[in-house]
Amino acid sequence: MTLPLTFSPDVAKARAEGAPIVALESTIITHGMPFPQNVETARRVEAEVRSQGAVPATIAIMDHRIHIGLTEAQLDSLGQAQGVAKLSRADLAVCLASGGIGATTVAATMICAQLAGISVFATGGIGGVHRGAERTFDISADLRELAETPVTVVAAGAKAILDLPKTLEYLETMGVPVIAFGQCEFPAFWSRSSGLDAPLRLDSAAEIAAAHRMRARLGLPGGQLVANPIPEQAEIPREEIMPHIEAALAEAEARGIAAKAVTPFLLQRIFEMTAGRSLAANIELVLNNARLGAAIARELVEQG
Ligand code: PSU
Ligand code: MN
Repeated sequence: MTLPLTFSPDVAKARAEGAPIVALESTIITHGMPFPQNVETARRVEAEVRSQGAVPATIAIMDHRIHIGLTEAQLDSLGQAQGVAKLSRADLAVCLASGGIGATTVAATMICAQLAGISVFATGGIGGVHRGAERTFDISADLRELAETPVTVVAAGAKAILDLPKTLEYLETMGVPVIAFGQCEFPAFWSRSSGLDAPLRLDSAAEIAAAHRMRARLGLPGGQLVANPIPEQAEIPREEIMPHIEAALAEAEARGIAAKAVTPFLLQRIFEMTAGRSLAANIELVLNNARLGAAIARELVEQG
């Protein structure tokens, strides 16, 4: 049985040449940002990966196939499509078997990247343990995936819409290395600071690549979470974003928003409440993560 993988011409060429490749997710396009900024950002992120000497592979599900790398036209139609399924580990096979259109979350993108032989994946933020998880049991499948699938994920930490201490505890329990890049503190997506120390710190792409390779050598399953702080000039300080986060959370609770709808709802409300500033910051941090992801992918190729 062959895998249902379709590579874009660019990605197929990169694979044949052993060139560095960076996987990119598609839920950020369909559920994380409004149109047209979603498509514009996806293009800019791909361009950023290319400018750093790697090949981008945006991943999505269409026509019973896992597409590794999208054409301009596919990216465009995905960014405007209505009712695209948000796919995590649980939904991937059903979507593929039924032929629907699906966007991959961090968890599903990791699975697809691994099937395609791609070791590095850059995104915005990961899912985590939600506040009130002791009542709702809402813990993102992204966390378990990090414990299981050997892909290094570059994200800007996790959003303060989540319970960050519980998210870090859960990752520790699952044996996931959480590596802050260039600072000791775990970054909180829009803000460089969370008030929490990250368990690990590395200061170069070379060290991150070496750690990735060492995990494989030791036979340890799972990946690494690289928490890359948003660039200073783009950050929204914690004091400023927190009231909006609290208001959005209260609204989600009052309206009974649950399950997969929680994260997209909160992102959209915070976007509205900050008059688009959260989106501008989000775009900058994704670009920043694409740069670091490309550097790690290059190092992995060089270190062989
Ligand atoms: N955080 C963001 N933007 C996003 C997401 C998270 O800032 O688009 C998406 C990612 O695809 C992530 C998913 O994997 O939300 C997590 O969803 P959930 O919390 O339902 O597991
Ligand atoms: Mn959830």
